[in-house]
Amino acid sequence: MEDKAFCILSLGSNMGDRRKTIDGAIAILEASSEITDLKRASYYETEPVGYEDQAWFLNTCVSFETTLEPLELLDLTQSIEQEFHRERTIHWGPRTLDIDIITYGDLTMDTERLTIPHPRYTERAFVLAPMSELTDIGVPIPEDKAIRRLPDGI
Ligand code: A4P
Ligand code: MG
Repeated sequence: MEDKAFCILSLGSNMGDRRKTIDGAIAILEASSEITDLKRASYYETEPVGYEDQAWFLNTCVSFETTLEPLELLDLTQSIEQEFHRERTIHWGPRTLDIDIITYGDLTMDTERLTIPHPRYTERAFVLAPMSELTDIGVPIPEDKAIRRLPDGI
């Protein structure tokens, strides 16, 4: 029997056509034969965290089952970031697409390339609010930054 892991990814964009980019990224994930049962949360407009002199983000989360190993999943998410011409100029700054692996089953790991669970997600409403639509987050959603859930289907 193949081992599958239940994963949560966070997707964010604050440059260009944010919705088209994120929809395109999710379509690539869905097309992978190693990803099944993909579910997506609503979109949220979110105030920037970290580097604050930048446009608001569009954020969402997806959950799915995968047979990819953690580093294989990171290879896939980074190749999707490249496909959308992700620019890395300022740390925590504007980006066309950022995909973070939030959880991978109940795995914990801390290597140079990959830390799971994502180290900062429990402090971030822009991750926790969409994530709470998909799974039990087990922590309160912080209220220090503004977020606004967009109605579904627009
Ligand atoms: N990496 C390690 N662990 C992971 C993981 N669990 N998932 C490594 C993904 N990548 C992971 O990331 C740098 C390196 O982290 C990768 O090469 C990978 O090997 P990056 O995406 O290239 O750089 P970054 O995104 O600029 O830095 P970082 O630390 O990932 O930033 P965050 O934490 O992703 O924050 N505000 C709002 N409202 N919405 C946002 O989406 N995003 C950020 C980025 C800041 N503020 C934001 C938002
Ligand atoms: Mg990142």
